[in-house]
Amino acid sequence: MIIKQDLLDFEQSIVGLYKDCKLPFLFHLSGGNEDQLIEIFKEIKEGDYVLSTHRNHYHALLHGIPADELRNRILDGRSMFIYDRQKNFFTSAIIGGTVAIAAGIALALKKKGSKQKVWCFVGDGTEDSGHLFEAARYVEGFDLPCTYIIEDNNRSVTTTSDERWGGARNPAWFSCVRKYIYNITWPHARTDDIIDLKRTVVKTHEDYFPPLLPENLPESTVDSSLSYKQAVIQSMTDLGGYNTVFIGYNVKNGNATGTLTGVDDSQKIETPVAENLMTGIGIGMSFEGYRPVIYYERHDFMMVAADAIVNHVNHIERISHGEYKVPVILRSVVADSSPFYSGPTHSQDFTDAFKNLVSFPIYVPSSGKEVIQSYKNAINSSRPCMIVEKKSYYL
Ligand SMILES: Cc1ncc(C[n+]2csc(CCOP(=O)(O)OP(=O)(O)O)c2C)c(N)n1
Repeated sequence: MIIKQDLLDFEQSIVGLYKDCKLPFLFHLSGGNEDQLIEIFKEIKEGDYVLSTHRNHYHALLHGIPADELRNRILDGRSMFIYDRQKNFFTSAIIGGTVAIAAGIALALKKKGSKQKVWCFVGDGTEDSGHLFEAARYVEGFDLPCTYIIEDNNRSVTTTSDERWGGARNPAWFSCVRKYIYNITWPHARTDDIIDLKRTVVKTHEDYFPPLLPENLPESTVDSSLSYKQAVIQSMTDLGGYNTVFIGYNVKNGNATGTLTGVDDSQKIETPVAENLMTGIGIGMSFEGYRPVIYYERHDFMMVAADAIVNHVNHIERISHGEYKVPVILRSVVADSSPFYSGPTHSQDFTDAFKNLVSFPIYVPSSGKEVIQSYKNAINSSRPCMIVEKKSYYL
């Protein structure tokens, strides 16, 4: 069992390494919240998910990651990127980055009838963000096994809540959101010690986070004379035979413009109009063995999910050193044609922009045969991909 002194000693050992010039990295020490966390972790069981932040050392220790292992990972430049698949420990150093993922894991656990729970720790910086509101509202509405815990130290880096929000420090929250208040004992990042940078050894980005090896997908020849839209319908029907969930708005009510007619309704998850949330839900469900197909009815709307796609879907496998995989299929439509003119913000094609932003495959099929091939590749892969369907090909 971890006691308060263990936590304090651990962070002191990290300070020692820093002063010894062994940590030329960004890291954030925990401190001042030992008693509160020890109390909260009495409720957290082995097997429960713990989602944490850039300031994760205490959470990791209390969730069972051995101190030596944690220290080694910190020495390897991974203080902000602590993951443990076996212990269901996950982090994001992007403020607000975990909250939708937590909702997705909780939805999957509930669907499976699991007794496990999700505990998502966030700073009061995340309380600043609308992402927490949409995720907590979803968790509350569907009574999902997820608790958000705001660790309020009245600081975002050095800025107090009053400076950020005027007098609105404590907005009303749903019952799945708890908050405790504490006073920090360390500066926001590192310590105030000046170290001799000439003594530090800095490795490359690739050394710290080796790029993923290319994936070899099985060769398959597709022979299809289906029209573009018929091929999409066929692909969706085929995907439905796997452990797929179709996530988005208008997937049940409207069948994603008639393309999900061959899929069982129980596999369709109708979501709020909250693209970041629905993408996070997909990420979270993928951790629990589902194959999410996330449907964005126009490319324009996908931009609202840029954080979930570019910072999370794209990086999770690499920054977790392969511990977490994200086999989500981002199914997007470019509304480049329509019987009704819908204007510049409803018909954009961001394919080239995304090709510059992410390293997972982006397929842009232009025939029925290519549609079938693209979705075959998607389901055969253990990685994410984006498939861009063009409305003009539907006609
Ligand atoms: C989306 C995003 N914006 C800004 C940052 C830079 N940043 C890192 S930590 C931090 C402050 C976070 O404050 P809080 O969530 O209260 O956590 P604390 O550091 O106080 O534990 C900021 C703004 C970030 N990591 N992600």
